[in-house]
Amino acid sequence: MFSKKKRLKLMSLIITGSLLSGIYTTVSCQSALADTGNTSAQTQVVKQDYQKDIPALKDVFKDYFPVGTELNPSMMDSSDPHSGFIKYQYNALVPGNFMKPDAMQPTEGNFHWDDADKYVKFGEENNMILRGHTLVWHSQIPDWFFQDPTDKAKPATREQLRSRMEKHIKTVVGRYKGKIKYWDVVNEVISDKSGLRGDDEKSKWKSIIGDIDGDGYDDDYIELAFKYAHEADPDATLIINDYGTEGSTRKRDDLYNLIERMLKKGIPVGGVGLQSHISMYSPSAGQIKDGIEKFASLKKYDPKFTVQVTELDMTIYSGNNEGTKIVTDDILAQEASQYKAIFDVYKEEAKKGNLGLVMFWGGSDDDTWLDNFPVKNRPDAPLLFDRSLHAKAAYWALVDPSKVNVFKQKTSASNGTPVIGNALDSKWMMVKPFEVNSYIKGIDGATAKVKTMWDLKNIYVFADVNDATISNNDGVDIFIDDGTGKYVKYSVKRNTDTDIVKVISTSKGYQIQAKLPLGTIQAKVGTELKFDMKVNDYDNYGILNSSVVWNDYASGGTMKPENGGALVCNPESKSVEAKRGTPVIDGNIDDIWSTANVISTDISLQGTNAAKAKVRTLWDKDYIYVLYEVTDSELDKSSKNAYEQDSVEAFIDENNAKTSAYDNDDAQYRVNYDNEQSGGGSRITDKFKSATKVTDNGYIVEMAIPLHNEAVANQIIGFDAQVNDADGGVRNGVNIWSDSTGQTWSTMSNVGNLKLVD
Ligand SMILES: [Ca+2]
Ligand SMILES: [Ca+2]
Ligand SMILES: [Ca+2]
Ligand SMILES: [Ca+2]
Repeated sequence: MFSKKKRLKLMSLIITGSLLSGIYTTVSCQSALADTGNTSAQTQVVKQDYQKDIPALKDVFKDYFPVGTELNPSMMDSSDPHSGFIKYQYNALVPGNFMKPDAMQPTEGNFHWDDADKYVKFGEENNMILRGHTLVWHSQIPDWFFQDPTDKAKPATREQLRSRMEKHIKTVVGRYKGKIKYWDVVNEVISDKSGLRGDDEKSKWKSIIGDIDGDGYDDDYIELAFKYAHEADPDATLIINDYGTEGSTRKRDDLYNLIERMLKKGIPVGGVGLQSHISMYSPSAGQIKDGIEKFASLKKYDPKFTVQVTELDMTIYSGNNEGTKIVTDDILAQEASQYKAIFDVYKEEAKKGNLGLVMFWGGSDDDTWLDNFPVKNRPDAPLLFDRSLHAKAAYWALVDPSKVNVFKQKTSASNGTPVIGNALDSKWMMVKPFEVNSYIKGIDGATAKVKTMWDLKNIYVFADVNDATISNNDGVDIFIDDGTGKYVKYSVKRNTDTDIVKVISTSKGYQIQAKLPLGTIQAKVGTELKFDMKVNDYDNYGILNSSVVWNDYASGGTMKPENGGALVCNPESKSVEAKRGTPVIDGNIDDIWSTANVISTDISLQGTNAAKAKVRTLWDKDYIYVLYEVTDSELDKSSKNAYEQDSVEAFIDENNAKTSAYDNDDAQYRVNYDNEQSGGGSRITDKFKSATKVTDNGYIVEMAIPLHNEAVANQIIGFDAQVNDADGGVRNGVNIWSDSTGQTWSTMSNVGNLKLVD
């Protein structure tokens, strides 16, 4: 069909930000590589014989949603073990590559139907729900679409491209009218930077078709695509599909706004597809829930509007710079924990009517594009079944958790002694939360966001519990190491009120502050304590509705210490006070800077004796101001990668939620010594200001970082400052103020804290 080389070329990386790896691995699902004959070390042929004596996913989730998989044509042949396996486990299908535009119409007017016909026949014979993927895309589409038919050097006209799109959509959708239930009408139309994808991100659709109806928005090609598909099959549900939109990202908001505008205009958008190429590190289940609920709110425009998970896989890697991992039991257990927490969210949202379908991008680990993306020949293990089609821990975590060896999560407690009282101690504002949301009973009850602190003799727990039903039995059980490997259990009820436990009612539930004595243990930095939590939600009649745990989802609520996680005693998180003040951004150090506190990028992430900066901060209601005085003996910006040039970076987490993946208020701003700007996340590029000046021993950068919401005194904002040191076209050094893990390019979890004071 296609050469492997061509497919790899199509898998362009989305590069936004960087730290050590230099590449932000928001993955875009552009190619399933299962049929390319990959033969890297961990992908050698193994005997594939699927298990016929285990529950089928389609049955396990039958009360919630259909469960489907991507497949390629050979997997439908009865001689291929995948054929029986897929029929046994799944009840929905989506084609990998064989219905993309370059497969369906490689040259103009010349449609290839064999594989698609085979697919539809296979689906019908086996009573499976069929998705069509995909009609309009910027990738895996032949060049002729965008060329003048008489002179290939010239672009097609608006009318030529529009008419070709109409013919392609109507021909393909029309042929399978009444047979393919869901169509990905457009795929990946949202930019990785802002707004709609355009020429700079390899999509010619927007610039050629433009704003035909003159309403000021140039998304007309998308609107027309939906109209044409609807005309071809009015009963099909028409989906807009994209990646990086699960969670609470800026891209999620851009997609939401586009769909909302189209629904208000009467465009027949039937639902959204969240591709869900995620990792076992992020986003969190709570972020995914937030994303699904945001899109489900579009039902206010059309009660039938549906949300689908369309291309789920979960890489075991955290970024591009990680080398090949051996897939250990520990990795499989961690993946299982994350799948469990996320499927709990899917089930809850399905029960609420907010999620209609869950599709995996590959039925088993031998069929994953992630073996070659974003790093070539780096085997991955992102699915529920292994390369021999056997169930992994992740499968059992969803089907029968008692069969799983539970992964031992670690959570960090910050050093500090918060006051337990009627008002919440501001120290809590600087601590990273974790989620307690893995169900052991029920599926739609109370969950909690929890923070922990420690001092010599105590552990402090803050739990923000979402519990809409009020019962005196509602409460939180906290399990802490007694020093001998057993647990001490503390039970805090919704109405508890003592010197060491306060409970405050909130609009969504209640908040607990608890001081828990450690007994004979004396904590110090590095101490690890066995730890777990359980949140019990009783209904208004006092009947237990649900229980969620932090770690031990396998013991049915008995909370075994051997299945517990660990609380790690960390130093106090970094913080500095920023004074109110408005400097002029001109590269000169105004007098007002002399009042500002000075911090330094003292943590080395790469290199020795690399460039460092003295950093000062100020704020007013609209901006955070940052001044860097960088010492760097050789200035270099010859690399084509902005992060590999002599430059400084600021990381801003406006609501200081310290989430595992960037939220829509999180941004990275980078400025090189020549005042060239770049960055990632939710930057407000039109209001960002910077100035630079080269000095005798380095350079100065001044930044004015615009805020999404007005700042107020005593607010605490997540913040970090970094210096990249380049020499001779490569980056040789990175120094930073707070995050010693080197992960700021993808998470705000470990940034420091900026306290805004008068
Ligand atoms: Ca328009
Ligand atoms: Ca309750
Ligand atoms: Ca944030
Ligand atoms: Ca340098």
